[in-house]
Amino acid sequence: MEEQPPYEPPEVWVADEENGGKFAKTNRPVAGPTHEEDLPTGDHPLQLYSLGTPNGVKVTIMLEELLGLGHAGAEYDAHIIRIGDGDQFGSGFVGVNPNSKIPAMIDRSGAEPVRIFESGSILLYLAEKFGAFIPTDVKAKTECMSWLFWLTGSAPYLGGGFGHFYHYAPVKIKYAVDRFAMETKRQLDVLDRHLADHAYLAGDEYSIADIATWPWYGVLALGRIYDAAAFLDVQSYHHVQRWTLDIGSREAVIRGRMINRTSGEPEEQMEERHGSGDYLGKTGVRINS
Ligand SMILES: N[C@@H](CCC(=O)N[C@@H](CS)C(=O)NCC(=O)O)C(=O)O
Repeated sequence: MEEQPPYEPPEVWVADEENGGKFAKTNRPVAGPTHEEDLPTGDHPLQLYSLGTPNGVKVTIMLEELLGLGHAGAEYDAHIIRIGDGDQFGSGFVGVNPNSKIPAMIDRSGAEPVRIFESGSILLYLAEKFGAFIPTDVKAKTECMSWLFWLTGSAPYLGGGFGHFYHYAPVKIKYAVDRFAMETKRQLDVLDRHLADHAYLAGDEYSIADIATWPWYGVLALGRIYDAAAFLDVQSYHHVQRWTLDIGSREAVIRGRMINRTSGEPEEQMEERHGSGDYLGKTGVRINS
């Protein structure tokens, strides 16, 4: 590759349409809708608009966990939002999430529909609505919230930082890869030290803190994102590995990972989910496979 001259930022930044890499088609410096498009609505109380990325999978795992506990009110339609095609900029989606990012949800079970955006907020909303996967004891609940907020602040360094510069960026920049590999390993070590003495993030109880964190750091520890298992030496985080395998073998996690998924084998993918019959013939992604 031809050597680039050092970059001198101009006085006022302007968007360079050539410079978006894999995301060039959808990256924009402004918010708001690009086109008029209503969202579809299914029959269930909860309408999810999402995609099978780590942020999307947090919510489908939670919904599957709730259904597994017998909460019929957690029945949901999962509609696919193809972010590569710009569906997140349709007027209907922007009405549910002004930030134009999946996942977004509408709860139609009450007198007025309630919109919820940000995956952490959706998890908390569902946990409180059904009184599940959130400790009741103040100390344990606060620990759960601390880890949930930790994940919300930390995952962008893993995804937008490490994943972007190591895996997606069209040019590999040593400074950027070093900076975010360092931070990602530090975060893995934070988790590893904590999980050395605790079964789950909030303590003894599996909670929304684990449900939020697993699709990022668990899947990273399995070597299933960014092709980075060797580079980050993920096997050396023994306690993260134990937690990853434990959570990854839960049926709700296997089901949740299939939904709105657009890659992998056909039996691992379910583009949309509208009822329990949709799982017939689907095995999902097994962690030992
Ligand atoms: N903080 C948000 C992040 C959501 C997010 O980054 N979603 C990505 C997919 S994982 C997205 O929709 N990207 C589309 C875009 O940036 O245009 C959350 O946790 O819900």
